Amino acid sequence: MHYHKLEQFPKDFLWGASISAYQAEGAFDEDDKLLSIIDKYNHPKDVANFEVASDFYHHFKEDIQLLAEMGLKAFRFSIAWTRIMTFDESRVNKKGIAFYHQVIDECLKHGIEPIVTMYHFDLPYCLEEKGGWANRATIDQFLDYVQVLFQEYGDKVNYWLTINEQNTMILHPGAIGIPETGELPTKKELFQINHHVLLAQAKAFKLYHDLHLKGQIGPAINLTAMYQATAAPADAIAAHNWETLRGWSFLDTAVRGTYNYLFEKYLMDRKLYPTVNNGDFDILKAGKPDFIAINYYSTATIAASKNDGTDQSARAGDQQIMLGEEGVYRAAENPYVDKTPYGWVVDPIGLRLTLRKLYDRYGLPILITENGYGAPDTLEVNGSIHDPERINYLAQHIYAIQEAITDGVQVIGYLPWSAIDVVSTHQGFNKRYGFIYVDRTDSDLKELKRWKKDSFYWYQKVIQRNGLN
Ligand code: BGP
Repeated sequence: MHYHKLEQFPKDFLWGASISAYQAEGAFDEDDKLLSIIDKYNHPKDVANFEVASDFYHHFKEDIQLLAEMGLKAFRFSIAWTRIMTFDESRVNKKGIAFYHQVIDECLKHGIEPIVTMYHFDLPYCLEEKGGWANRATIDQFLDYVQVLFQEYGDKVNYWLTINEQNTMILHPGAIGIPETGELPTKKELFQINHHVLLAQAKAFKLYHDLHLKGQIGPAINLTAMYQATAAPADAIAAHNWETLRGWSFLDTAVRGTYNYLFEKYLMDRKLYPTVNNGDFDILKAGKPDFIAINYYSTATIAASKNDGTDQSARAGDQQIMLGEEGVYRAAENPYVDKTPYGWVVDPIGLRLTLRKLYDRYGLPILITENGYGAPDTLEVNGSIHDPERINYLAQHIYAIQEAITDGVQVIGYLPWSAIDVVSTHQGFNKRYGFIYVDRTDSDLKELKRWKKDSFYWYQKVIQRNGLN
């Protein structure tokens, strides 16, 4: 639909940017931080690991100062569970707690709204040794941690995100590293893990509301609308299959406290249904989110399953992520969209569509917690970094958000990935997303000096104007 005039962004729109603890902080074993699965898992050898990352742990003041200069209204970061809990009689690590107080206070000092992710892929390794999320006891551990977060930071933080991309954890577990045994959990185990994470999340929602804290809490899913490859009805069913199994099945439980009907049938048919205890659905129903956060990068295009053993294929340029599922769907190419240098589909209209579908379904406010353009950048001798493709990508997506707002969708903020350059989940430091360049390479830490990219100055203007020109 074309409009005569687009609506303005709301006055209090949360223009921001995002990072996560393990991809930005470094200091992986400093100040008694425990190791997480990310620290212990195997990652590609030829790219940067997460030990130093962007060294945000030691640069956070300078970084937040730069974010303030860019004009950010909000900054999303995650708290590392492994810096907060000790899992011994001391219960909490005072240095870790103090660190995040400093980060939050630094944001508040600059008028930046801290948006906190409680869990961004980095399970404490000591819990993994006891079965990780497959062990129901991890739910209580999570709640203990969450309680500390609410107690410590509850009066300073207005936006909480429970679990980052639960669907990536479950559907593409290899994306965050490979366990030392070399073995990823089986599908059956993954859906048990999924059930436990959903329970932990619902309990966190409930606890937050029971405490009558002043802010809001929600899940953060990687969401994308699915296109059918052709007008063939079988393609339409396959696209619906995958849109449900990849996105709605996670959110339906988070919002409605039930398992999606198609998801249930899928699990039962394939003998993947998790063990559900008496009362689990009461727990799931008792916890409600106030808003939904989504990470959106690309749309996917879907063809009917052939169910002949060939439905699965590796994502272009990325052998660790398998697309397609036997008897469910096949990945197809979309001739109408561009791609990033890493082969990720660029589809701003797809964002408008995703926002509409999400709002249709739940009618809850939406916070976009990730979106961005991952590509190599070049630091010029004069200290400039020209990233016109990133600017173009972000501008198109901001325009699409404005169109969605004009459609009537309630979008409350936009927090592109990433505020500063961080280590890519499994593609190191060559693939950059930041507004701020961090001067290091995969193999050379250099001085980790910060430089402003062209996109920094461009985003600064967008925020000043409260939207595009
Ligand atoms: C999301 C993750 C982020 C981030 C981003 C970009 O799935 O939540 O942590 O890494 O993807 O992905 P990548 O680093 O693989 O390019």
